[in-house]
Amino acid sequence: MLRPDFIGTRNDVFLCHCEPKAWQSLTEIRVFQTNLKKLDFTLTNSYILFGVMKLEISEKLQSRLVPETKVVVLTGAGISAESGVPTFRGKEGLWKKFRPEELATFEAFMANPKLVWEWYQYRRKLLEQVKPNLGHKALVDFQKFFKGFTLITQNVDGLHQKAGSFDIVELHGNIKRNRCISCGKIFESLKNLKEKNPPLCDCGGRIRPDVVWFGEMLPQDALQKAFFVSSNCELFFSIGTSAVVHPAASLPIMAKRGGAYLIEVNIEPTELSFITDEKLLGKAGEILPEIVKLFRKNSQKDM
Ligand code: BJW
Ligand code: ZN
Repeated sequence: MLRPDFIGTRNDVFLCHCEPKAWQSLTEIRVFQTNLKKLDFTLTNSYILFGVMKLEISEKLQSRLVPETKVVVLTGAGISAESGVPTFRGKEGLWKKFRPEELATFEAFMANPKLVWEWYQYRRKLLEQVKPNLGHKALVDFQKFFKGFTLITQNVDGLHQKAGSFDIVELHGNIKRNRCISCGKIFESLKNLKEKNPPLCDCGGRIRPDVVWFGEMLPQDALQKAFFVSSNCELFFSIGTSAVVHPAASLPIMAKRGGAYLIEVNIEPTELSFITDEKLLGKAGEILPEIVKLFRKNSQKDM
């Protein structure tokens, strides 16, 4: 594998591990070009790297930070991580040793409704206690600044709405809502969060969370809009997503094919990293406010 394997970041310092051949690709990652040091090359025939991160935003990106640029943002679980919402994948991303692929399917729900319902009830309870973070808030400023702006999210947590974003394209539904599997009736919120088993609808059908599971179609209006804006934008930000779940993961690729400048904001490289024009490595809650500062500064210069 040619790509560096990140051990972690803390404050402004990062640690990563890579094979000598991957050394080259490290220089592509703009944020940590400063103070990069090789610490160890003895035990594993690979480098342990240590560096101090310094956010560098290129001229190319800066020149696009003007209100006329058509901007699309795609967010994933990583943007809510700093609010205390667990992500799906990665070290912290497991729930009771189950992978999302094992719980987030209709078959899993039918085979073990109590377990799947319990997972959603647990997450709903958690969401009652968390607040939007600086990353969510920065995207509210993006929406105010750019005249043509669309926020697409894979998240079901409603934190973008809580922060003040609007007209959000929700690709995977919303965890607050429920739906009857038989008659399709929507339940905007169910009162009893303590319920351990999925309740039944008046028609006798089982009630499930109104989210999109593996193997299920995404809401067609949301998906069509996401396809359209992604293919027609000039600047696309992929933020806090591992970019492995389709069709959401194909949106940045579509944007790039359509000629957009593609930026990734993530604490580590992803499947998408090799086609992005710029990788901003770090926490969304730290990087996005810096971008807001930049476009505010630029617009003051023009006045
Ligand atoms: C930070 C950070 C910080 C941490 N700052 N960053 C084409 C190719 C291959 C497969 C398929 C394909 N098309 C369809 C498929 C199958 C499948 C799929 O993609 N499988 C892959 C796993 C291989 N897709 C589907 O089934 C979809 N349906 C579909 O395509 O229908 C058409 C169809 C139907 C039938 C037959 C054929 C076609 C549906 C996908 C539904 C996904 N559902 C879930 C659950 C939603 C409900 C719930 O929340 O419970 O959606 S799964 C889960 O993954 C959830 C997420 O939205 C989604 C994406 O995860 P995300 O957001 O990227 O999170 P993580 O955890 O993976 O990553 C977090 C990232 O944040 C990491 O990179 C961190 O580094 C980073 N991070 N802290 C910035 N502070
Ligand atoms: Zn029903």
